[in-house]
Amino acid sequence: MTLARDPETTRRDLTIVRGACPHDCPDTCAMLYHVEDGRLVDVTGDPEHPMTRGGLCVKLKDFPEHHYQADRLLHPMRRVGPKGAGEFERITWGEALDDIRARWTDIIAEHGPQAIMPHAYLGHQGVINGLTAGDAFFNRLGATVAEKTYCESGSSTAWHMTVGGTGGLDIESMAYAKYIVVWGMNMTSTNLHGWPFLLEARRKGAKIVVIDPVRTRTARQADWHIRIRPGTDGALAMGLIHEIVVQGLVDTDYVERHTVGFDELAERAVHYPPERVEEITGVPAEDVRVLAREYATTQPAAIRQGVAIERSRGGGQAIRAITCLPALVGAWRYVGGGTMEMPIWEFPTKFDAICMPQWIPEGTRVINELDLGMALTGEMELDPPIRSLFVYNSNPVSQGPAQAKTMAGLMRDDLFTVVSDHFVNDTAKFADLVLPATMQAEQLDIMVTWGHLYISLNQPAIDPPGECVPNSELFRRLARTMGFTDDYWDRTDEQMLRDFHDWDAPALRGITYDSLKETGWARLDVGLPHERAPHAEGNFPTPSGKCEFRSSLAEGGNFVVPVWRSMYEAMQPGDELDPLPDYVPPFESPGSAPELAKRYPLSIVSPKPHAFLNSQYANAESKQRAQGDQRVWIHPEDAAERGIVDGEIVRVFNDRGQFSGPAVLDDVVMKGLVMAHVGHWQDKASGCTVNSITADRHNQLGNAGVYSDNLVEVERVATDLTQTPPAGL
Ligand SMILES: Nc1nc2c(c(=O)[nH]1)N[C@H]1C(S)=C(S)[C@@H](COP(=O)(O)OP(=O)(O)OC[C@H]3O[C@@H](n4cnc5c(=O)[nH]c(N)nc54)[C@H](O)[C@@H]3O)O[C@H]1N2
Ligand SMILES: Nc1nc2c(c(=O)[nH]1)N[C@H]1C(S)=C(S)[C@@H](COP(=O)(O)OP(=O)(O)OC[C@H]3O[C@@H](n4cnc5c(=O)[nH]c(N)nc54)[C@H](O)[C@@H]3O)O[C@H]1N2
Ligand code: SF4
Ligand SMILES: [Mo]
Repeated sequence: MTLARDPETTRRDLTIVRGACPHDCPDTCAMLYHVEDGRLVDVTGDPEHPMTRGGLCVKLKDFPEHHYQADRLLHPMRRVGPKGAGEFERITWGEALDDIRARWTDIIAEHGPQAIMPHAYLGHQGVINGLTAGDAFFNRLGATVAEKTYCESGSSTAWHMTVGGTGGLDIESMAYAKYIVVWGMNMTSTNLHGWPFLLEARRKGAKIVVIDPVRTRTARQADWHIRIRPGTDGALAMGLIHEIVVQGLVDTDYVERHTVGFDELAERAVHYPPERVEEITGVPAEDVRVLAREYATTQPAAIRQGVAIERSRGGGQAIRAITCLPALVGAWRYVGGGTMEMPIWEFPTKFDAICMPQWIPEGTRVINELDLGMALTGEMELDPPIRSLFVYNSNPVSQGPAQAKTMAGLMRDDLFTVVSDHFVNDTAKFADLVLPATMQAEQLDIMVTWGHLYISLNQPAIDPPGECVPNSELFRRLARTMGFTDDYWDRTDEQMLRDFHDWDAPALRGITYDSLKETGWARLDVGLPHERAPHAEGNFPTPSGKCEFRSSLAEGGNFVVPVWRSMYEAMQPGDELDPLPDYVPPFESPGSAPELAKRYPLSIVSPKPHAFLNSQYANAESKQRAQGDQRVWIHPEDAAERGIVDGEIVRVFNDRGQFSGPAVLDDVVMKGLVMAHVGHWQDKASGCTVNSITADRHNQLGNAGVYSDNLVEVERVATDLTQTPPAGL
């Protein structure tokens, strides 16, 4: 079907409405909703969008079904069974809001508003329904501030310390690169629409290198797969810096004019000769030398950094070191050279107007969401304790660490838990109240993105089913319930979107809210892919205006730049920060924790599922079929040592918990490593899921999670563990 770029094309009874994918995914695809008689009959990718190119991924392939799925939450519900049983009765919105007012009024009277804690992440990525949707409400309430560092905060903090809030290398410009390093990212699963630009570069002669502990579907397509032990990327990056210096491959002119701290960086790198790097990372010394030489001498050289690098104690510091590399070799001089982390910083979203940080009462405490289990179980001493938890856009039982601890906390009788979601997922099962949320075809939002440079407007195509409401309306209702009369809550969704962007910003030149209604999406005015080289002449948005090998931001002590520059920036005074990048050993690895490794000798990574989006879609049969069971990949030699045969049920465990699943004996995982994907739902898996073994510790930079920094043991089990209660319950 051919489509003019007009807002709605009506042919026969079919109406096409322009939309955009709601998910926490770098591709942010432009979509076309096909509506017939008020029903969503198809959702396709916009063929004219330069990233989407007409295709959606396997997760969104049958997006209409998701909207009409039989188990979708359509009405508010109140718990009738024991906590965790997932037994509810239908109530009205009025009753739900009355319950919330009554419980919160009592809690506030007894303990103050900080006894209430919100919990949100990127279930939805829109400007008014996404990560920061409820911030203004909870700030106005005086609730505990939730620090949201599930993802990207380690990377973003490191990025800001090194190159500032730049969008960096455009994924589309990678088509012009001659050498491409995909570092800790399974692009063909997680950034599918970015991959064609790499293939285009390869057709013109570029080499693609993938650095990953696992031979993923992306690594299999690379020209060179470098296997690395998880959590050791910092040592490899420092080794590359060492080799670039030793082999005389530094672009001294670029370094002199556009960087600070070279001498100190070079001095630090002296400690990382290739032989030591091999010991730490498992990457052969000769490969370190070759990679350094090829990377430095094949320009333009591009690096695509994955979030996975941050998921260990030293992940942030590793990203600091990696982000130094393009300046060291002058890669930023060229179109297609440099590094890409997340271009979200180019979007002129007015986060202060959204979040209203001025409403946070002075002295309000901040609790990191990764610490939820500790906060709820009393392991973290809190005065006042958390007496109510309000969860939206997130599924902490599935996606947060320390699953058993979180579940034990949610079982507390004196905890009033409210969850707004599309389905009764692993977290909602523990709720006292569940509230129904709209899906993307039913709501209005602007989608900014962390994977390309197009802004898009998602327009509602169908009416919400039942009594579902967008998050924007949810917080309007809650504000009225709690008696807030600020103008903030009087705005319509459209007015919020108009108010929450700086339409006069250079990046939005030529783009208005009304033009987006027509076109659906537009490229930011930040240079075209074939000519964009934002740091050819330095111009880094750091305090010095240079690429800071030695970070001046470190001088202020610890701070956090979470995903989407928001009010939490710089809210974490604390430990001193190392101004130079370095390798920081994992909390848990055979090398850094040999005593622990005697009991738990295997490292584990828990990457993204191909057919789910984190935990979303994992309750859809078609996606379960595509993804398969919660399997445990193990190297054949590790399996043989444990008497494990292919396909049998194994138990993966450590002191924090356990989960089980069929073993897959395959050398796609390196020896000493196991892999299990995140996102499966407990009732579809075998009781607990992979985050039962994850530590509730923080990465040393940006307070990010440590999902790739855990030791476990694997053993055969005589019977399936389906009915085994999680440890700690
Ligand atoms: N299909 C699908 N796509 C998604 C998502 C999804 O759930 N499903 N989620 C979206 C989200 S929220 C995000 S943040 C992105 C993340 O996308 P990616 O950055 O690709 O993240 P992961 O899939 O977690 O891990 C990528 C690879 O990193 C490897 N890895 C793990 N630890 C380390 C390490 O310490 N060092 C190195 N070098 N590699 C390591 C893993 O083996 C894995 O192959 O994907 C987005 N896209
Ligand atoms: N072991 C391990 N754990 C991980 C990771 C890993 O790689 N390994 N990755 C981490 C990363 S990168 C991320 S980003 C997080 C993701 O963690 P989450 O953001 O918690 O993940 P999702 O499964 O996307 O869950 C979001 C929930 O929001 C709901 N939702 C979606 N849209 C809306 C809406 O409009 N309104 C409301 N009210 N609800 C909505 C969905 O139905 C879903 O239940 O997980 C982290 N956890
Ligand atoms: S999940 Fe990602 S790849 Fe799939 S349709 Fe949405 S934006 Fe595109
Ligand atoms: Mo993420």
